Amino acid sequence: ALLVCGRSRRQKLGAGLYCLTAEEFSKGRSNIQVVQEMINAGVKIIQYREKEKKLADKFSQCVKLRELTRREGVTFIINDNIDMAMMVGADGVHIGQDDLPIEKVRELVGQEMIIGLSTHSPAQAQDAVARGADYIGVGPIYKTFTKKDVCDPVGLEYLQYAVDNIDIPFVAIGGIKESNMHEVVSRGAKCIAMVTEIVGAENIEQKIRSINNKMGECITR
Ligand code: TZP
Ligand code: MG
Repeated sequence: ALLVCGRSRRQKLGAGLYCLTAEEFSKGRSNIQVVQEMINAGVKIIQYREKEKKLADKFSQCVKLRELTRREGVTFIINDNIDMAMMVGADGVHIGQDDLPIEKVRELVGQEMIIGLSTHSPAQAQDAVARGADYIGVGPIYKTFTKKDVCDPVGLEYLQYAVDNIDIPFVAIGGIKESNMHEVVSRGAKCIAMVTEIVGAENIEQKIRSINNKMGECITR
C-alpha cells in the first residue's frame, strides 16, 4: 500500500496566497467564475467556504470546482462539510474549534486527505499540532467583517508566536489586504489568506498578480 504520511499531506500547503470563496462578496460573479480567475492568476490552493448556501447548492458547485481544480493541479479544500469533501474527492477539509475532534475526522477521511484547523491562540495551535492537524489557520490577524461568528483580532502577536514556534504549515488570515500584507509577510508568514480583498476585487486576476509581486518583494526585503 502507498504510505501517506503527514509530511506528504503538508507539502500541499506551499508558500503564497491561499484563496477562499465567498459568493456574497463576489460582486455578482459565481464561485465557478471566481475560482477560474484565481486559477488563471496562478493560485495553487483554494478553499470552498460558503456559510449561507443550501447544502445541495454547495454540492453541485463543489463537483464542478473539483473537476476544474483537478484539471489545473490546484489543491482544493472544503470548509465544514466533511461528508461533501469525501464525496467530491477534495484534497482536504478545513474545520474550526467547535467542530468534531480532529482525531475522529482523521478516522473518517483516511490518510490522504489534508486536515486544516482554525486556531486563535498559542494554546490552540499547540493542541492542533499535537492532535495531528496538517496545517493551521492563524487569525484573525486584523478586524474582519467576513466571518460572522466573529472572533476578535488576535493581532500580530499570535502570528509572531506561530512564526517562532509552529513547525507545521500555517496560513495567516483575517483582514489581510494588499495594503497591509507587508506587515504579515515581513514577520515571516509564508502563506497568507485573503477573502474579500480577492473575491471583491474589480479585476481578480490583476489583484492576485499584484499581491504575488508584493509577496516576492516582502520576502526578499
Ligand atoms: N477565518 C478567520 S478570519 C476569516 C476566516 C475565514 C475571514 C477573513 O476574511 P477577510 O475578508 O480576508 O478579512
Ligand atoms: Mg467551520
